[in-house]
Amino acid sequence: MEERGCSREEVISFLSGVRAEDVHHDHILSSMCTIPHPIAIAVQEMFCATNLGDPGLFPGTMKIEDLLIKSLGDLMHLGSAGGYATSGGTESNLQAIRIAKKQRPDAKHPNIVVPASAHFSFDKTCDMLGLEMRVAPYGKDYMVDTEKMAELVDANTIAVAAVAGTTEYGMVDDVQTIAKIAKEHDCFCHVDAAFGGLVIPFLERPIPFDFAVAGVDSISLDPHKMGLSTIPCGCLLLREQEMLGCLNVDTPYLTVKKQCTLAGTRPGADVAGAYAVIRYLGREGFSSMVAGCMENTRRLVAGMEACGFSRVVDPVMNVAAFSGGGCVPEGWKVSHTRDGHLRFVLMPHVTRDVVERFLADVARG
Ligand code: 0PR
Repeated sequence: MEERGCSREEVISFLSGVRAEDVHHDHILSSMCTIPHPIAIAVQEMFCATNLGDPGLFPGTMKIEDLLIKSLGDLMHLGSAGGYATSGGTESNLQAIRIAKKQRPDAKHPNIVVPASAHFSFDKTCDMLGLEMRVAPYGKDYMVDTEKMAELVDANTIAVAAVAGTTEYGMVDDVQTIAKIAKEHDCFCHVDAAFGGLVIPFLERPIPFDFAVAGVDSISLDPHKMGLSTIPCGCLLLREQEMLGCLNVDTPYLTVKKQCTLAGTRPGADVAGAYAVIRYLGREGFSSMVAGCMENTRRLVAGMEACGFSRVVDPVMNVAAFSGGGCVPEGWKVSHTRDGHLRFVLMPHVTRDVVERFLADVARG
């Protein structure tokens, strides 16, 4: 730190120079985050000094968190769902599995069973909680093989997870069968819908994955992905609000006496932003946004196949993966799956115009 500060202009000019080194969103084809909705950006400033970690000081902001959870619970077909706003899918997955572990103090060598598609946040979770992670292999179309999954479950399994909107291929596991497996073994069922939670309900043909499926205990769902909120905003939703109580620790000097969240100090700004987007767009707005992303996904698939690439699966959501073909033109940010497939995420910032410019570059070779 320098002894004396400098002018506002100097600071801003330095920061904008550095910010210009970041990749511009119109060349990012690999991200599950996007440019926040203008209403979320406006609200971010309004709520920038709020801290949900001390809700007694910010009862208004806390009310907004409750409204966000209520809106998302409704969307997940359970208006009475509980939960709280997390920092994203990683925290939601970790907290869900913590809850599952607390339910099973009897398990001597506890394990969880996850699909091969599971996000690496489950590796972190198992490392932190001292759990064995059993990975069920893929079956058809990069969805988990539920028969093999059932074979991995035993008396020490504390939770079984499904992914609704896989990170690499955008596929949706057979949540109904997975929830049944969990129920048969009397263990917790968590659905990681960090990405898919704000896509699947708005597809032309929605796929069952939420609390409407009997046996689903918890859902991760991130407004900072397809919810157009500012980062970091995830949500952990629970069928039984009371289940959160098992994570409580005493917080003697705060305005509330107990806390179940992982973070202490928690931003309210992104939470208010997420709620603002939901109120502003409504189901109609989300449906038309998702329809646009799906149309662009179909256009990308057709264009790539015309250039010699082959789709790995028929996209269910706005994620597309390809094999074969040539190289990706310079300047575009794409990613690769663990199996080496070229992977695209067609977020709202990947407009039709961006897709056409990318395809023109691919065709030029
Ligand atoms: N669950 C699923 C299904 C996910 O796809 C992700 C993240 C998580 C959990 C973890 O969420 P947080 O990162 O919010 O904790 N999926 C993206 C991925 O790993 C995250 C991401 C987003 C990565 C934008 C890069 C990027 O540019 O691809």
